[in-house]
Amino acid sequence: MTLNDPMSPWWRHAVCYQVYVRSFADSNGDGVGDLPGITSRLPYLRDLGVDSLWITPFYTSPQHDHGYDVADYRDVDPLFGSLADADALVERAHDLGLRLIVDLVPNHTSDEHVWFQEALAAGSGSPERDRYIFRPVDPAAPDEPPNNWSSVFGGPAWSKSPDGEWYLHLFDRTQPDLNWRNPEVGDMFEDVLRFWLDRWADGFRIDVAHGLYKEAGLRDQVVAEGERPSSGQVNTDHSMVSLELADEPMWDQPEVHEVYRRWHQVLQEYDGDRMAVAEAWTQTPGSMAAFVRPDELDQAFNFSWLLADWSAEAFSDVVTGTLAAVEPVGASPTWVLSNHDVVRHATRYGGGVQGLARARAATLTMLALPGSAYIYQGEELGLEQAEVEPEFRQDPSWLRTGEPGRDGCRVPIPWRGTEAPYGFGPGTEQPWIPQPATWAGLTVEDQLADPDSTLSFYRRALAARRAVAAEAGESVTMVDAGADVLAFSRGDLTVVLNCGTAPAPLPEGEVVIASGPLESGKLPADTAAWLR
Ligand code: TEU
Repeated sequence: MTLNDPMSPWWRHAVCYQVYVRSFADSNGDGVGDLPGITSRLPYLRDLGVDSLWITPFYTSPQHDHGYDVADYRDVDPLFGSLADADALVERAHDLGLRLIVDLVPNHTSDEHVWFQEALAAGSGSPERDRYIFRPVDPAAPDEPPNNWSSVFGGPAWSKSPDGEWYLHLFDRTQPDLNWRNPEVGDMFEDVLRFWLDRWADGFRIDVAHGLYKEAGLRDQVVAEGERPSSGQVNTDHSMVSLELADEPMWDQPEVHEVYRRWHQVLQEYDGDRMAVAEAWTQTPGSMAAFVRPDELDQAFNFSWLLADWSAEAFSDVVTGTLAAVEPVGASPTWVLSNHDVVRHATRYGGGVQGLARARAATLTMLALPGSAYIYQGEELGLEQAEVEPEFRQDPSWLRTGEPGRDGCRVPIPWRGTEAPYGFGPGTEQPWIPQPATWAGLTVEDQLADPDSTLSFYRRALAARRAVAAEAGESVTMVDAGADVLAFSRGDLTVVLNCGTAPAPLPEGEVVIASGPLESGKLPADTAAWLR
């Protein structure tokens, strides 16, 4: 693989592996994953067959939201290592032909960031406070926040500073939202982008990309009678809410696109096809496509499949809707089934044997589609959402609402052995969240030895994607294979996914790969196959 191909930027068809840094591999025995741990496992990712890694935030942070509360955007938290460790990681990754995507968090800082500390010290009406969204208390209603917005993590989106002014936080109270209407904020983030681009970043994942600007005036959210204000598309109990159109003065304001036009220019100045992918929970495919116009970001996560029910019709709508949305702006589509914020897809699809069969089938289907795919650490092992005992839960949404939260998809990876901590790191006794006893047999070591394991399946599927799907062009044609079967062709490849309950006939052709065993030449329920 070359690191520079001007005709076809690498990210347009890459498979990117998401590393949740705390939970991937521990190098120093403190129970928390770290950068040297990732470096030691890079050959595993090369052999898996991915093209790039996105590593969740490793900046200096008090870790109230596990790094999404950044205190210093230009340094590495000692919990995860040092800048030199980050440099060493990237050098090794590049040697192995893997690119590296940095997670940028521009919507908010940590309350321990020097700017927020200065804002608190400087007091009401100061230029330092204007970098955030402070509002005075109404003496007639001192306990009434400035508007009815709620935090994505539950509870009000406003807290009081020690001197009694309100400040806005769409996430935890330790994550004050920045005021992007203040030009200092944009200048600071341009410097941060350049800091990592100058060092080595191949790309950025933009956290809460749809959030930076709030509707000027900060009006109340209009809420239907009997409903409560909400800022999230994923419920705090981590079930999905549908992407029905809601009034969202806190998200997706037109001004945000100016930021991405500026960042586009910055990325253009660097060689090597540097890229940016937006995490934007937009309400329609069209509003997602706005983030990937030719002069803005390169990609946006497409959460529509992740939100869809298990049904051929729903999946078909996702495929056609996604392709139709990105086509007019010339962007490449993206596909994702799991990440560190949502219930793992094997569990969403019902768990157990059936959940795993469906998860493998959905993954195989996703990997056949044009564009790029994002996979989340542990899904290649078929891991399910883990039950985490309350005393180990750390997600701020759990602390704010008492709902289980996201810890169950963030449990450390089982590498080898028959009991916890499953080789999480040399000397690790107790990972930061305990791993379930049911993970014995699911370790990387065990699964590498078993050709039928989910890991062996992922390796075959990624190899097939390189060998077959990459050649198949970008055009997709939906094929009618009955109400329960999603079917499409891409070049000479035909892809079928059986969402029904009875085996379905397979189309003509030689089977390239299937997500599970076939049944007398038929495609069983909850199974997908590629044919040529
Ligand atoms: O998540 C952003 C996001 O928009 C959330 O609504 C997401 O749906 C939620 O976390 C699910 O409950 C990003 C990160 O991916 C997440 O881990 C961070 O906690 C959050 O931003 C704040 O930085």
